[in-house]
Amino acid sequence: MLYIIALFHVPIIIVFTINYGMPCYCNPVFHDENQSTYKFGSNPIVALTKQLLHGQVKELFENDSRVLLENQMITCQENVSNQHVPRDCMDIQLMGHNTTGIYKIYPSGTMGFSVRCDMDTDGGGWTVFQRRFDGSVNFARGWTEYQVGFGNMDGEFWLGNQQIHMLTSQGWYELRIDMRRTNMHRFYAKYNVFSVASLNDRYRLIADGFSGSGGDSFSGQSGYRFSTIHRDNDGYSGNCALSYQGGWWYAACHKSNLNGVYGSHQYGKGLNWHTTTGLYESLSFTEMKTRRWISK
Ligand SMILES: [Ca+2]
Repeated sequence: MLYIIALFHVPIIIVFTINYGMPCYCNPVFHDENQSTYKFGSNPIVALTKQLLHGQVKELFENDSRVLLENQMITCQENVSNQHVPRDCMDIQLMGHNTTGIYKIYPSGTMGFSVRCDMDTDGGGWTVFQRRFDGSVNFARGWTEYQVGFGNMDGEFWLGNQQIHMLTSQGWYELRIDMRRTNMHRFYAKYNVFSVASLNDRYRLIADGFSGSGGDSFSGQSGYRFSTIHRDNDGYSGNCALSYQGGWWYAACHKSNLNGVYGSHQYGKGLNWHTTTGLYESLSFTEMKTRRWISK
């Protein structure tokens, strides 16, 4: 491909070839505030001023971003639009970090916050927002705690409704829920559309496009607002969150209750996933995570 770019009235000619069969990436290396070097493979192609970077180069790479993403490499578009900070765990992975753990991300409109990134499951790049495995953290909490999050990212936690909202407002996000009845019986549910609305809409859920191994017990909660034990936004005359002791997108009331009471065998109170556990069994492990959607 041949591109001719006029900069400060001096034409610069950039010539490079994208071979779709080979690993292909652009690697921004910042030498100073005003200049970057982009590379294709190991060959620097041109030194670019920031003015150029924010203009033409973004356009140049826009059409190729999907190909580059599939090679799990940093794209110029990602960096330009992102001002060189990761907006989620997908960006962390694209920056070359492949270890599951805690990282800081900077979703648009935030000053940044720490998250747990799952880099092992289903290609990695997942931002984890809920995790339960030993019952050490109480999930029967009030509205404000669910809003800002609680627990410990090395242990059990809820990231926070506001954080999940800020994350999923940045683009098209998918949801994955990994669950275990026992270590031997593991299953998952995946939804290729996932978002959580703003506070004004009381963190309303959208979840659609199910695939997975344990049945769909979540899309029925889609369209409902978030409720907590003292904040009834559900679709029932009574208070579902109080009855089932969780913060959740209750309808009237639920087919899943992953923020319920760990280990409870009382009707509807445990960590139920109706299509697999029914409403009297509580899962031993749950992990909810979201990832910016990539076309397959
Ligand atoms: Ca109600």
